Amino acid sequence: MDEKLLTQARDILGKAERVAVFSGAGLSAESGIATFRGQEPDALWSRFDPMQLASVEGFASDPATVIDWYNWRRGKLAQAQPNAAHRAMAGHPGLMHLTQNVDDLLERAGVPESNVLHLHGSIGKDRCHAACGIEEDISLEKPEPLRQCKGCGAYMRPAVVWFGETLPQYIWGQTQAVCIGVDCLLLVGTSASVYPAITLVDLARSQGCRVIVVNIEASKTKQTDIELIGPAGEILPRLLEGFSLKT
Ligand code: BV8
Ligand code: ZN
Repeated sequence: MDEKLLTQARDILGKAERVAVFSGAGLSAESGIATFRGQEPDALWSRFDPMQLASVEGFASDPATVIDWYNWRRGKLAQAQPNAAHRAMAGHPGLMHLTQNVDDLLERAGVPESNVLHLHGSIGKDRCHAACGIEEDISLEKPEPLRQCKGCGAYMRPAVVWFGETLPQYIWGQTQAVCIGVDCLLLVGTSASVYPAITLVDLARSQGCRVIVVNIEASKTKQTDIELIGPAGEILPRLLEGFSLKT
């Protein structure tokens, strides 16, 4: 890691009044959770495209395969532990988290639930695909196969936001409010390629917010203030050490 950049980033954090974290699949990578675009080869699923499986069309064309894929991911998550990046951020309970991730590793690391806004929903729940209102917690260890909603007979599916589905309005409103109010945004482990979530970074920047990237690769598009290149589990504990951050 570039020590000079780390010092500059810590300098920005030291001056910040309100800090939030916008995270993606790279935050959970060191917990063994596969990212979307850097899928580690897994014999069972490597021939499937996650972008296809995490979509309305994917579920319509082959609902059983989509449910099996989510149940495979749920099994991985059941065995996963929060990593050093989750734990470093949990040490700052004032931080607000806008996460694209559907896992609960931030909460398991000790981040208060009220401080985690899941832009793309949660893999720990199922909901009725016809949105009749039925929603059920599921067991990550023993999830159910494809089944029907007890309320209306439509299929039950993970309570996540698929490609082609809109984000829940109440979450979207809350995340926009956070982005208008912060003066430093940490962009952790995201390829910044999914809309409309990634427009939140532009919204924050348009309010004069500084943006610090933590990623194993340099970002392609976003104008950012500082890019700390390396694994989040290594960078975040050093970046956040000694601060008492609030939102
Ligand atoms: C919507 C939940 C409208 C499910 C997810 C063309 C242009 C613009 C937009 C579109 C377009 N075509 C289609 C769209 C819309 C589409 C979209 O954005 N497509 C993209 C691909 C172009 N968006 C939608 O469909 C959204 N809805 O637009 O609705 C609408 C309006 C009216 C009516 C109907 C609809 C809904 C999008 C939500 C999709 N759901 N997840 C699930 O998880 O199963 S998105 C999915 O991708 C995950 O949430 C994931 O988190 C997210 C983003 O990816 P990343 O998190 O960034 O992960 P990725 O693998 O890409 O990158 C990992 C990064 O980590 C990398 O940078 C890597 O370098 C880094 N990394 C790896 N290891 C580490 C690390 N960094 C640090 N440390 C490490 N150790
Ligand atoms: Zn129903």
